[in-house]
Parts: sequence; C-alpha cells; structure tokens
Amino acid sequence: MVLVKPAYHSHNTKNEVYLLNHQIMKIKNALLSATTALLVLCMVGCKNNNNQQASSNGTDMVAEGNPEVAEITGAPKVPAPVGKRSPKKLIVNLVTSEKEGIIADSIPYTFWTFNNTVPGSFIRVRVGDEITINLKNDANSVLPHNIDLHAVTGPGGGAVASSTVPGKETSFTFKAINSGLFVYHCAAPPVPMHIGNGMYGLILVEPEGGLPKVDREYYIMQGDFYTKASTIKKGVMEFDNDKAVAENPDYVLFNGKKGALLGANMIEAKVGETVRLFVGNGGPNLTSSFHVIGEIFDNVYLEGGSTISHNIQTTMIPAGGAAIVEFKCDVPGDYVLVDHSLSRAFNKGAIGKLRVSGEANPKVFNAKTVAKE
Ligand SMILES: [Cu+2]
Repeated sequence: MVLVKPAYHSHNTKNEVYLLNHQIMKIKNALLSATTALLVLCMVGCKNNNNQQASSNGTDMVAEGNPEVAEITGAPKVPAPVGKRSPKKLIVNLVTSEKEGIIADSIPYTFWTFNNTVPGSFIRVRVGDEITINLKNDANSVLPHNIDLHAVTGPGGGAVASSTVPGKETSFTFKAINSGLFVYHCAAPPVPMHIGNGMYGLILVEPEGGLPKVDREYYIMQGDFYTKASTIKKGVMEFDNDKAVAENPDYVLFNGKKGALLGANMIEAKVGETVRLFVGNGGPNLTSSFHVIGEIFDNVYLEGGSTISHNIQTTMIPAGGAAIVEFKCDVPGDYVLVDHSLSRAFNKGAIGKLRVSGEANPKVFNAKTVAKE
C-alpha cells in the first residue's frame, strides 16, 4: 500500500502537473494572442504614423520634367529660395580637388575641397526632388574622394556609389524624402583627414511650400583644423593626424579661413530686416556653441530639423550637424558671430561679424550714458 500510494499519488501528481501545464499553456496562448493583437495594433498604428509622415515626406512625391542643373553657391551666399514649386529632377555637379589656399594670415595650407571652396557649394532643393549628384575628382588629385550627404537615405549616404579616383567621374541619384538642413562630406578613408582638410558643405531640403520669406540669408560653416609643416611642399601646412586624434586644433574657423567673415568679408543687414543663417559644423571633432553677440535668435530650427525653438541665445551644433537660426535686426551696429567656447573664437579664429546699418533705435537700445561725477 505504502508503495502503491505514492504511485497513486504520483499518478495523481502527474495529472495535476499535466493540468497545471495545460493551464500554463492556455495562459501562454492567451498571452501570445494578446501580444499578437497588440503587435498588430501597434503595426497598424505605426503604419498610420508612417502614413502621416509619408504625407509630409517626399517618398511618394513625383519629380516631374526634364532634369535641370541646380544653382549652387559658395559661402556665404546661398541659392534662391525654392518657393512653392512642385518636385523636380535636379543635377548637382561637384568637383573634388586638393588645392593650396590661405588658412590664416598668410599661411598656406593644402585644403581638400568640393568645388574648390571650404565649405563646399551650398545645395538647395525641396522635399520630393530627385537629385543626381555628378562627382568629378580633379585629375590633379592624389587620392580618391566621394560624398556622403546626410540628406540621402541609402547606404553610406552615397559614399560607396560616389567613390571616385582622380580624373574620373561618378554619378548617383537620390530622392530627398526628409526636409531639413544637412551636412555633406567626403567619407573616403581616412575620413577624419578628408573632413579635417575641408571636405564638407551643406544641403538644404526645403519643406513643401518652402521656408517663410526673410530679407537676408547666409551660409556659414564651422570646422576645426589641425596643422603641421608639409612633408611635400616647404612653407605649406598640411593635416596633422596626432593633433586631430587629440582633438587639439590650431584653428577653429568659419568658412575655412581666419577672417572669412571679418573686415571686407563681413555679412550685412539693415535695421528692420530679418536674417536667416544656415549654420553647419563640418568638424571633424568639435561641437560648436554658436552665438551672435548682441542678438537673440527668434527662431532656431534645432539641429536643422523640423522643431523650431524660440528666444535662443546659443545653439549647439554637433560635428556633422547644422542649425537654421533667424532673427530680426532691431538696432544698428556690429554683431559678433562666435563659437561661444570662446578661446576658439578669440585664439583660434571662430569669429565673424554681421554689420547692421540703419537708424538707431533707443527704445530697444540706448547707448547714451550720463557721465558720472
Ligand atoms: Cu575626400
């Protein structure tokens, strides 16, 4: 009996275990069904979200007509606003070059460029545009170059498709599906060296209907430069990899040259005008704390995207990022553009000026001071 009992009990236990397992299975199945239902709901929801985005992004927009060559400009100029036109097919012609230029004072440096300038040409399109990038690498180049546009959805932002040896040309086409202000740069190895030599620029993808009208627009791009005496050409400076790895630049510059926005090169506006700055940061390493001394940004398109913030004093622009800042000029005078990491501004070159001319506005700012006895 004693032996049977446990057997009976054992059998009973087996039944109980079976029932328990059966119940667990039922609960598991119920949970699985609930999870599946949730997943389906989520997928439907996500799809709806995507659809909502799709209605405002360019995936399904049709670019019509024959391809046209896009207007592109050197800094600080920008091409004409896109306005309310429908999506088009555009051709952007870029040439990569390795070119001697002046980095500061009378110091020559071997820059690597898009279209012979640092930063490279400003590209302006709208969401839904179909853009063909023709990238020609100058025959005098030593190295292959390419282009990675942050506005591209696709492998490497186009870098692999556009890898171009000296003297050759490559081509690829992409659809601008997200609006915003995007950095482009060379992504050929070693990437920090190509960027550190100046291979970056901005592409603006305007939303449907365009950006609101302003009176003045300018293109400014910050970059950090690491230099040493050239091993190839006496008196010319070239990229110093050790300083780059240590993130210790000799120069932090707006538009690739000390003084590019000073003296005869300063940007201008009049009292009462609205100014829009397209500000990018090529890096390769430093984050910019972009500030205009004596102004408050009425609008900042944060990180170049769709969120607009207001009443901003200083905006952070990451390496490989951008921002659109807008403000109204209320008071005449010189307004100093800086990276507010100020040693960079006052010791390494990240400084420029906006000259605002026009009538004084004592209601907003009164410079008259009463001499105290
Ligand atoms: Cu390159």
